[in-house]
Amino acid sequence: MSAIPQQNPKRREFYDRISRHDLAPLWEVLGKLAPPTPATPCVPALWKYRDVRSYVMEAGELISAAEAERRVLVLENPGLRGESAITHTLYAGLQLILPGEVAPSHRHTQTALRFIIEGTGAYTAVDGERVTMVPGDFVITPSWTWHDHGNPGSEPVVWLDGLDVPMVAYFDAGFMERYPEAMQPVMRAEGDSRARYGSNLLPVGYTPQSLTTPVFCYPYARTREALEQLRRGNDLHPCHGLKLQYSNPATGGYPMPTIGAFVQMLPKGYRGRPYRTTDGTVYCAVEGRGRTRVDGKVLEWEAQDVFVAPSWSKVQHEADGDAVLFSFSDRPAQKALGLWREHAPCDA
Ligand code: 1HN
Repeated sequence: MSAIPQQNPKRREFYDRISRHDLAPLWEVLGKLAPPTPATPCVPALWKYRDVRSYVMEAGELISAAEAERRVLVLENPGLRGESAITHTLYAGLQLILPGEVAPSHRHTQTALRFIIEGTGAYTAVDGERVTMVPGDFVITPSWTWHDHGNPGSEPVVWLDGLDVPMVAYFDAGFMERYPEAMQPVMRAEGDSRARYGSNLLPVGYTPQSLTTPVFCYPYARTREALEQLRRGNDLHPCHGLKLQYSNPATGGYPMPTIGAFVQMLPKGYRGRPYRTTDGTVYCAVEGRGRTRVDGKVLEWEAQDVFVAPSWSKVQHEADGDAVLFSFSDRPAQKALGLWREHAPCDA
């Protein structure tokens, strides 16, 4: 890439003159528009749950879920403050629902995932079916599905929300609608979608209607069992440890068209090799403790912490005891558009 051409009075005068016609010279910005490697203002960042939990709880005294509609503290990337974004394409937040509360029903074109961090007894309802969530469960709310949350239990419940909000905003394709009542009617028994689609079975003759999974809860108990079984094989990737991606059982693809989700076990003492990928990734530690070097910055994490690795940053994981990391990114969107790349020097 050649350097930006020199400015001179004649050129500057020309730029000023054409600017009045809403024209600008490409050669002044070409290097920035098409950099040799991804250039993002998004930076590596870590939110220690131990530090932020008290603010989440304080928000619970400040405003009700009903008034807030969603009582969430947004995790803003320090390089993207004010943009409600943890990466350029993804939004993340910590949502609190207190015993007895209901977060009212609505739907929007943005797709959401929940990853439960603390507490049991809350449910989310998606298109007429409730699912009660426990820590480590991964739950999705597909685009344009009615959803409300409730907590009939006795403990505060906190989860990590992940949405494609900035991506949808970029496409100017955001629509939202409120349900006339706080709670949508329950149309199916709890466990219905799991029985139909999440049991290595599908309704006979079933044809997927979209790229979104018909299973909307991936219980941690099953995920953990899979990781436990596989670790006995001791077949570790040099960069990822033992890493699996959540799948849409009807297509084999990602659970959502815009967001992919992953889980990985890093056994005690694991020291990963560096890895880069174009999908900036949000991680939530589920078990254990360790550290992740992101472009040389050391993020020391333990269970319940959230951290983010920007696009094309050099990521290297280490675990002290056995550790489990959940993560999500815009990988399916990048793959659909033919943009996704990875580089694992250890594979070469
Ligand atoms: C939303 O609907 C939820 O349903 C959470 O829990 C966070 C952030 C932006 C737009 C919609 C929810 C959201 C959101």
